[in-house]
Amino acid sequence: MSVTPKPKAPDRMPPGQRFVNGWPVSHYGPVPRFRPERWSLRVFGATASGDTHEWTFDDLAGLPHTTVTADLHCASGPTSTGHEWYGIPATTVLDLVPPTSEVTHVMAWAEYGYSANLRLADFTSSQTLMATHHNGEPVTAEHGFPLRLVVPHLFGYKGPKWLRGIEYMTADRRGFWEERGYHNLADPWLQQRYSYQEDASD
Ligand SMILES: Nc1nc2c(c(=O)[nH]1)N[C@H]1C(S)=C(S)[C@@H](COP(=O)(O)O)O[C@H]1N2
Ligand SMILES: [Mo]
Repeated sequence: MSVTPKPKAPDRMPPGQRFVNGWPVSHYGPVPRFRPERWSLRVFGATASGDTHEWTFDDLAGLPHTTVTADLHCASGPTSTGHEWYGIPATTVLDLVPPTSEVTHVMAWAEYGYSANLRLADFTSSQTLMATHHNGEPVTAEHGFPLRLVVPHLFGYKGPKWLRGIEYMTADRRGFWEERGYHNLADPWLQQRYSYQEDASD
């Protein structure tokens, strides 16, 4: 009698990650207070027009929206699962505020100067979005209200909470954790955790 082996389920956990119940809060520094009258999302740097574009919080409601379900992998090990994000696809930013043809990277900026650099292709991935809602509710203050960048295919540090700006760059420049020993690219499936693991081209 022959037994057909069951196909192996694809691994859900990147190597070296551990599953955590619930959703831990993890970030550097304090949780900013949202002041709607002062808040804007700025798109600046190498825009095709040369101008800076700003959206108020109310403007965001008029932009296209999408839903993405994803796991969240923190580079220090914990993975929380089943996050349903709702918000504005990152590609919308490029569509509405075109970059020059020289743009290769973006810097995503948050309150208090937190930043994360992304290759343009990572930013324009169909899964990347600027989330206003999580599991049907507005994102909570400690998880990034009012707006949080979510880049599901990369480690959590590539997704600034309290997002305030997108800078178009014509060359790469390291962001906050990338300057502090974390990998420039941050693909959890490729174990791109620390900067000492980088190849010269990363
Ligand atoms: N503004 C800001 N965003 C941030 C961080 C931070 O320190 N500041 N930490 C990042 C890291 S390392 C991770 S793992 C996730 C954690 O998100 P969570 O607290 O919603 O789980 O937020 C990311 N976004
Ligand atoms: Mo993290």
